[in-house]
Formats: sequence, C-alpha cells, structure tokens
Amino acid sequence: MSLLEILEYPDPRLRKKALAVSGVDDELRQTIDDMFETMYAASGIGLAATQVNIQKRLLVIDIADEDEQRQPLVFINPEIEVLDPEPHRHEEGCLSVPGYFEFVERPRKVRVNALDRNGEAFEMVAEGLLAVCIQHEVDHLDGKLFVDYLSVLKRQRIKTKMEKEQRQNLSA
Ligand code: GNR
Ligand code: NI
Repeated sequence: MSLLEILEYPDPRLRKKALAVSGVDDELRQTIDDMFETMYAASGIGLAATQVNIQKRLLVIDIADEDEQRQPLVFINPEIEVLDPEPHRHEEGCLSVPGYFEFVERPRKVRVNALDRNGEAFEMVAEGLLAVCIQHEVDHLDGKLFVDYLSVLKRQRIKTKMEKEQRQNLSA
C-alpha cells in the first residue's frame, strides 16, 4: 500500500473529467486500497480518483466515526439518480481545499448504481451525510468542486488564499 498525493485547488488537474473504468482487476483493487489508505491518513470521509490524479470513474467513501468500525464503500462507474430534489443544506469540506468549510445545497435523496471492488453491480439509496458525500465525490469525477457552488466572491477569496499558502509551502 502507498499514500497518494492529493491535488489541491486550484490545480487544473482537478478539472479533468474521469473516464469510465473498463474492467475491475487486481491493479484497480491496488489503486482502491491506496485511495482508502490516503483517505484514512487524511481523516477524510471520501476520496475521488481525480483528487489523486487518476482519471478513472472511481471513488471511495467511509462515513463511519473514527471510534466506530470502518465501513469502506467503493463505487466504480457510479451513476446518480435524484430521488428527492428537495435541497438539503450541509457544511462541506474537501481534502483538495483543506481548511475551508462552507454550506452547500444538494438534493436530499439519491439512488446510486455502481460496480463494487469485485466488478459486481449494486444499487444504494442514500440520504443525509452519505448522500452529500456521494454527490460531492461524483462531482470530482466531473471536474467539479464544492467551491463552484459558492458565490464568485467567496470562491475567489478561497482561491487567492490557497495560492498564497501554496507559494509559502514551496519557498519553505
Ligand atoms: O472529508 C470530507 N468531508 C466532507 C464533509 C462534508 C461534505 C463532503 C465531504 S468530502 C471530504 C473528503 C473529500 O474531499 N472528498 O472529495
Ligand atoms: Ni472533495
């Protein structure tokens, strides 16, 4: 297993669109394991392949509390269908925008169809934090970030601060 580097906003590679996975093999399962290791190490509840510079439609999620048993979920080629469009407001953060938390509205209930780590198709209905997280991760696969839902002013402020921090990290 190995830790992967997480790209940070406004890295243009976060805007790339992920390509459908054509087959689930041991190499892909290795990538999945590396993504879980990277997500847990960063104390995240989700990670999309785009964030680790892999252009595949693949994401991992574990919304279990740290003192609970792990509940790792794998979604390959996920397709979302909105079951209840009623907007649900939730405060979001992102491992690619570390340190920033803002409220975002998303449909409150979705159905996901995807493949699991064995290449088997499954379906899941999600509400609450899981629904938020799945939508946040699928957005990454389409090159979209939670800051895109904020006002231009808020997004610009976050971008400027992130760029400043990245310059400081480079010269440190
Ligand atoms: O760790 C994460 N927490 C989180 C909190 C609220 C809404 C979405 C998320 S996902 C985020 C990890 C991440 O950046 N996934 O792409
Ligand atoms: Ni994110």
